[in-house]
Order: sequence, then C-alpha cells, then structure tokens
Amino acid sequence: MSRSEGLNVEFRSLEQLPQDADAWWDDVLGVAQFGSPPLDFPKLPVPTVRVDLPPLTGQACTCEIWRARGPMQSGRVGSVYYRATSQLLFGCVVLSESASPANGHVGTSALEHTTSRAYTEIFAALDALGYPHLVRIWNYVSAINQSAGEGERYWEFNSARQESFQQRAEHSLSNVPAASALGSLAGNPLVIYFIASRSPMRSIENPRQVSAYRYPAKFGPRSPLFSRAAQLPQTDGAPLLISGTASIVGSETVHPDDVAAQTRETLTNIDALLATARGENGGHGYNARQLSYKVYVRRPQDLTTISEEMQKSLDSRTPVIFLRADICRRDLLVEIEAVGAAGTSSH
Ligand code: 3EB
Repeated sequence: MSRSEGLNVEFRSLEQLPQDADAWWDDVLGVAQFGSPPLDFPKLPVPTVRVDLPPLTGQACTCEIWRARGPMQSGRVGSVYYRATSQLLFGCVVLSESASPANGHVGTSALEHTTSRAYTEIFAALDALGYPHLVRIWNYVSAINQSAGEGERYWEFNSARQESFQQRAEHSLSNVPAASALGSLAGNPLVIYFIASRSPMRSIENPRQVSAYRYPAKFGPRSPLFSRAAQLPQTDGAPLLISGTASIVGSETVHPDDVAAQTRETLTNIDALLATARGENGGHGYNARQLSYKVYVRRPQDLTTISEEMQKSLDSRTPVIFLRADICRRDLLVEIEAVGAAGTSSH
C-alpha cells in the first residue's frame, strides 16, 4: 500500500501570515481561524472556517493551519467545503440553528435538527468523494452548557450525533473518529470541521478512562460518540490526533474545583494515551514534548495556572494555543487536545 506523505498542524497569528506568498499556501489543506475578525483569503482554494473562540494570549485571531503534501483538489458538496490530497481530506460545515425547521417547535430541537443535518451532509460528502473514513472531527456548539430538556444542549448534540452515526451502514464502535466538542457563545452557528481519509484509521482508547461511547446514562441518555485518539498508520510518521482530553478518570470528573489538578490529570491522561499509541505503532515513540497543543480554558483567569502546569512537563518551544471556551461538563475547567507524529518533531 502506498504511504501518504505527512500531515502537520501549525499555529499562526494574523500578523504572522504571509500576505502575498502564494507558494506558502500550496500545501495547505485547510485553516481554522479562532477569534475575530474573520480573515478573508480571496482567491485561495483553501477552506477556511471561523470559530468564535477568542485566543487568550493577546492576538485577535489565531489560525490553525493543516498541511499535507501532494496534488490537491478543492470543492463543495452540499454545505461541505473541502480540499483533499489523494489520501486525506479537510472539510468544514457551518449551519445556523435559526435556519432549522425545528426552530421553535416541540419534539426534535433546533440543535438536534442542525446536528443531524451537518452529520448527514458530512457523511454524504465523504461517501461521494471516496474518503469514507472520518479520522478527526471538531464540533463547536453555541451555549453548550445551557439547560435543555432533562439535561444540557450538549446532550441534544450527543443524541443527534449518535443517531447520525448509527444510520450509516458501515458504522461500528471500533472506528469512531477522535473528536472535540466545545461551547461558543449563544448566537453562534454550529461549526464543524474534520479530517477524513481514503484508508482506515486506527482508533485508540485510554486505559484510564471508560470509552465515551460507554459512559453511564447519568451523563446523558445517548453517549458521546468519539474515540480518545486516531492514528493514521498509512501516513508518514503515523500522525496521532488526540481528542479533547479532560480531568476524567473512569467516567467521573475528578478535582472539580482545582484547575491546577485538572490540568495535571489531563496531562496524565494524555501520557497514558501516548503509551497505548506507542504500543500500537510498534513501539515507535510519540513524545509529549513533540506534540502541538490546543488548550480550551473555561475561565480566562485560570490561564496562568494552566500554562504554568503545562510548562512543568513540556518544552518552552512546544507549540500551544489557549482559547476561551465552554467545556461540555459544567465541572470541567480545562480541556486539551494534541497532534503529533512518531519519532520526529511535528514540524
Ligand atoms: C470527555 O472526555 C470530555 O463530545 O466529542 C472530549 C472530547 C469531550 C470530545 C465530544 C467530549 C467530546 O468526555 C469531553
């Protein structure tokens, strides 16, 4: 089987983006922009998706730039914008809940309806384009902790997500994508972006945590559907995409009132996942110091504490961005996701 060449992520502020260097964009698969104002990349065929989560480190906007190598093709299927190499696809979809026919009706909520539509469109696009394996997906849901029905809006999102996966013929719990689900402020649309692959990925679970799809019903009648990490064994460096990870042991939140302890527990969870991933990759290393990190912070005033805890176990050169976001359980104060390749630095 032919190996696909690399997948990398890079973080840049608005000021650090070259304005006229077209060649710089040649191998860019997709861009997520966090904060405001929205950037405009006229004439570029690169899908760019704006997420209304402000960076906590001064810049107005931070870009997460995904690169791969090889000839690329861009386009749109339904509401899904994409760009793809022969092996990997980056896609995004943005849907407003107020456009939902369920808006204001009883029964299926506007969020459930919008989530179903987004996932249905994503699966249809991936099947039509021939990248049927969803590897990694980022979900940004407005007002995620707001009460709704018996629980919170996150529960509604989970119901619709689970149902959408189950309706897909090839669905199996052994290959659910790695994911993050975070909250933006009320009024924002549902924003989803993702990476998919032509060949199967390998999903990895965390020995310290109950798989999210087996969480007990007290966390919602329909479980969150994601794996703890996704590995791309057929891509150079076997990139590992780690899901949003939090201070959860088993299925319970630990250290509900202690953000420093939550940060340490989260890093311990990531270490346990890395050990499992190394085992899956013939022992070839993923090193916590060689990952790129995206950190979601519930309360801006916790930034220093979280950042200091991370500095204790990471390198000063480790790429990391901090974003203000709501986390999908009210008692979670921090959530960390990461990306890296085996044996090399991620750059
Ligand atoms: C957790 O471990 C924390 O619903 O897609 C992390 C990553 C979390 C992804 C999701 C939720 C999701 O349960 C929350």
